[in-house]
Amino acid sequence: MSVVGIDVGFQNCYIAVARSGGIETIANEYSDRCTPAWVSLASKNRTIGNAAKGQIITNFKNTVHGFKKFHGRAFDDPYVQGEKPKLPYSLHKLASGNTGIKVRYLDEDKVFTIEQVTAMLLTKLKETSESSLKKPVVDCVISVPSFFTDAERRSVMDSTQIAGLNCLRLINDTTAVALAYGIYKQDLPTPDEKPRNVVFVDLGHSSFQVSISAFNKGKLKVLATAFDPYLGGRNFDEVLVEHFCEEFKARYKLNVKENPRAILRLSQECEKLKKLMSANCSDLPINIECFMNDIDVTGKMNRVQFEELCAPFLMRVEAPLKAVIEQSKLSRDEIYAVEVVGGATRIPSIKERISKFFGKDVSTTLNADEAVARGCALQCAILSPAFKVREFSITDVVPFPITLRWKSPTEDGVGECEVYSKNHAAPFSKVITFHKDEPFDLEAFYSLPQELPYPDIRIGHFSVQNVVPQPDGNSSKVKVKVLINVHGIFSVSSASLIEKQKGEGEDVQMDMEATVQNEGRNYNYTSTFMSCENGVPGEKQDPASGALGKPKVKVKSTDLPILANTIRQLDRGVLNDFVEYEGQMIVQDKLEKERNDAKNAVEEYVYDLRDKLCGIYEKYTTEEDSNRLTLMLEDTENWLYEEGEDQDKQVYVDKLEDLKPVHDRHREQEDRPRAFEEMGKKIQLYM
Ligand code: ATP
Ligand code: K
Ligand code: MG
Repeated sequence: MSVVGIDVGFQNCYIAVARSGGIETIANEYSDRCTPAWVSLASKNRTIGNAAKGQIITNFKNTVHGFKKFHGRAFDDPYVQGEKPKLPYSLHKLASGNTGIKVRYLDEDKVFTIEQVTAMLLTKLKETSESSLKKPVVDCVISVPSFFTDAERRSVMDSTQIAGLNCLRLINDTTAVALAYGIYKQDLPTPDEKPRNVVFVDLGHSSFQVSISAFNKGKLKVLATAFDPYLGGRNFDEVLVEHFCEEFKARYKLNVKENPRAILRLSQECEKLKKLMSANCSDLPINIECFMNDIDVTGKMNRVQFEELCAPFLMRVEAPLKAVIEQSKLSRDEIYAVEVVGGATRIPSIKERISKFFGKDVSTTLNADEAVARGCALQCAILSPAFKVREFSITDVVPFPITLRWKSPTEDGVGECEVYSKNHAAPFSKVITFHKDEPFDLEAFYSLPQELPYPDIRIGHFSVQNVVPQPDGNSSKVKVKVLINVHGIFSVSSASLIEKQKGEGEDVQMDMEATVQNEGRNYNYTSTFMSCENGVPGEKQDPASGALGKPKVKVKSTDLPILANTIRQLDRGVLNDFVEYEGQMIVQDKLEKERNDAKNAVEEYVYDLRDKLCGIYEKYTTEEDSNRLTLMLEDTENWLYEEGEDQDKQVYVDKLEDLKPVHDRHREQEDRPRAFEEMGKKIQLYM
């Protein structure tokens, strides 16, 4: 069983695995521990990661990146619409209203859902893990931004399924970092001591996340999270791009914005410049050769200028810091440390602002790029029965309050109840009691639209079915369980009809099963009870005291089916088709790779033999043979560039077979050079 943690970043993905020696971040086939979140589609195959990024200039219309935040988003979502003009590839409105991506693949116009595109990336990351661990990888833990809503999380979960992964937990980025920080700390306060409060800051390419966690020995409790979902390193790149577009327009009369390739190249150079400025205050150059219309362009920038240009974005750093500390109800001197991760926290001005706000130096004890993936792998190891890890419990929070609404016989016709308040502990299940005599619907939604980085407050619609009155005609007690699961996803997970047995007492109290089966694994959930009798939310009860205090009354409990209809959910049938299609694309990529390998083998053979003809074989080959072979190699090489350019694998295999005898005979000679030397004569080749 595999223990793998994956940080799927907007720009950069990292994988960490558990081995007997501990947690280790692994490198891909380019010896790079970072795999770019890029997918490139072409007429014969897909390339994913580093190789895809290499396609950006030549195949920009079909090279997809920056798609992470299209998960769970409607095409009409303002964020999606805002991104559209900036992307070199096309977005497409799906029949469901969701965001799709339109590309040429296998010489056809294809629309992929965002779940499919992320699945392609996950397939690559899965393969990288498999070749490192040398065994199949299925179980994993994947990180998501703490501000991801249900629709976004469900969408990511669908991607994992398409890629054939079993995601044991979607963990929030900053929670993964907190775990990576806490689990090795030997000096955490004991459970009865005051906890150690640590702030975690993650500024990535697309978003800014902050959280405060309270640590005691063996556990961490997230107290609060805050974020600016639209602030990240990319904003600083965009400022630079904008600046140089104007400068190049004035100086070189170039209309850069009309040329997508030029914009892409400029973005890459601006990002490099931005990174250099983190280490350097002085003027730094930007040079791009043959930028547009064969013109070479140059420019320069220094850190002071950069900070001036970026001031509007730099100013946005403070608000989430303020929000998180306010919500935690801690004072700044109760903060033990401020740990920063994420590539963009390397910008000096960002660090300064964070440090100024908290009145202490920021700590960079964690690996800024790999901490999230490491935390994911640690969580995976904790959940894996195959691995022994120090016990460490994690309590996360609900980022946005959630309300349930239903039809009710009260005056205004609706009943409402906030089932999860902001920063409520998660995962968590609750049991709510209703009095009903017929099936009823529950509408779940986010109660504070202004807090949501997202225009759609709906979560889903849950119909509790088969509700009937009691035999005496009175309404029945219906216990409904709501749940925020380990992935941070809300659901109405079960319902039961409670029938009092004849002659029993009035009061009903159930023992709650606080353990929920989730994909065959047990997770412990804390549970509470609340009652919403006749649509009026009642007091929350402590389940333990309730269950213990009174003698148990015999009741009959019947499970009720629930029909769930969640927002932007992929149809399950469609999802299965995607699973199958991903499998076909994997096969296609494999075949294409084999075909290319076969072609390369012919090419290599040509170069190899040519080298040897003027080297090691020279003295064993007659001039006549040598000429004939040279001609044959030339023919083969020409063939490779012409009709042999694009052939089936078998054609290359056959070609190589045709050539091979020559090589083999020479190889024999290579093995017996001394014998030949003794014979003192050149070997005749008969072909
Ligand atoms: P997200 O967390 O938003 O999904 P991500 O995880 O892909 O994105 P990171 O890998 O944490 O993002 O950070 C990438 C960002 O950090 C990019 O904008 C990159 O340019 C920036 N960055 C990396 N190194 C430096 C540096 N030395 N100075 C400034 N910025 C840097
Ligand atoms: K990352
Ligand atoms: Mg990140």
